[in-house]
Amino acid sequence: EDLVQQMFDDLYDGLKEEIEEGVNILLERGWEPYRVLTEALVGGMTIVGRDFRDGILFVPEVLLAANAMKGGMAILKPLLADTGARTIGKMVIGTVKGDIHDIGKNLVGMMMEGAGFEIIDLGINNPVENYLGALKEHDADILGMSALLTTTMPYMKVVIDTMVEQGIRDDYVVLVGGAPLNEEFGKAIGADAYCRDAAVAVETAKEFMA
Ligand code: B1M
Repeated sequence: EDLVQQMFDDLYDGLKEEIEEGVNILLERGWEPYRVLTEALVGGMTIVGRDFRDGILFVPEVLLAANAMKGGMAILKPLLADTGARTIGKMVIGTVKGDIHDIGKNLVGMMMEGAGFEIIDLGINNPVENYLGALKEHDADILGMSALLTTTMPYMKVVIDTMVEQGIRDDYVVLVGGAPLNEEFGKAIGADAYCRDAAVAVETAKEFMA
């Protein structure tokens, strides 16, 4: 679709209003919110990520792209969340200490809410105390951790090890995700599951709550 191609360009250029307009047009054309999210927004961010990696784009440009993406996500959020599903579980989610990437985490939170989970979003840069405090305070079922950097993903193990030390590891389902992770890493650090994307996170969480 031409519009999606245009949105890839607009996201690349960090044009928030244009992205918001594009999202609205796709919705008017009858696209499912989830399709708009994955094909137009996540698809566009993949291109940004590639050129960021290759040194063609730099942090300021990527920040603008992220800001534009968030504008589009804000429109989709109520649509994804509006399923009227009853609460099937409570999840604390946050990006780990040292890491400020939050788009993927936000997306997981949105999709989980849409599926009927209650989400306690701790934001970015979370030390272990934040996670453990929130799990207890909210009597949560699931801990979700996100990391986008190879340098911050080991911190997930610090959190899980601390839970083991305190004897509370088995009180919660621990799900982890983020671009540099994989199944093997999830197993190695003692998580219950690695979730490749938001849809998998929802499915996995549902299975554990069943
Ligand atoms: Co950053 N960055 N970044 N960045 N950035 C990456 C991650 C990188 C891969 C880019 C690259 O070089 N190719 C690279 C990491 C390399 C590495 O570690 N090996 C990188 C780097 C190096 C950095 C800086 C160090 C750059 C610098 O300063 N020199 C710096 C680090 C800052 C810090 O955190 N301390 C930095 C900064 C930034 C910005 C601030 C500019 C911006 C973030 C804005 C924001 O989030 N508000 C940014 C962005 C946008 C990216 C890329 C381009 C896109 C990330 C993204 O939002 N993807 C990224 C490139 C890439 O990932 N290929 C990159 C879209 C999102 C929907 O996908 O987050 O993977 P993702 O989430 C998915 C799944 O992973 C999964 O579900 C989500 C939805 O499907 N998932 C979970 C994620 N979390 C989950 C949790 C769960 C379950 C599933 O819990 C249950």
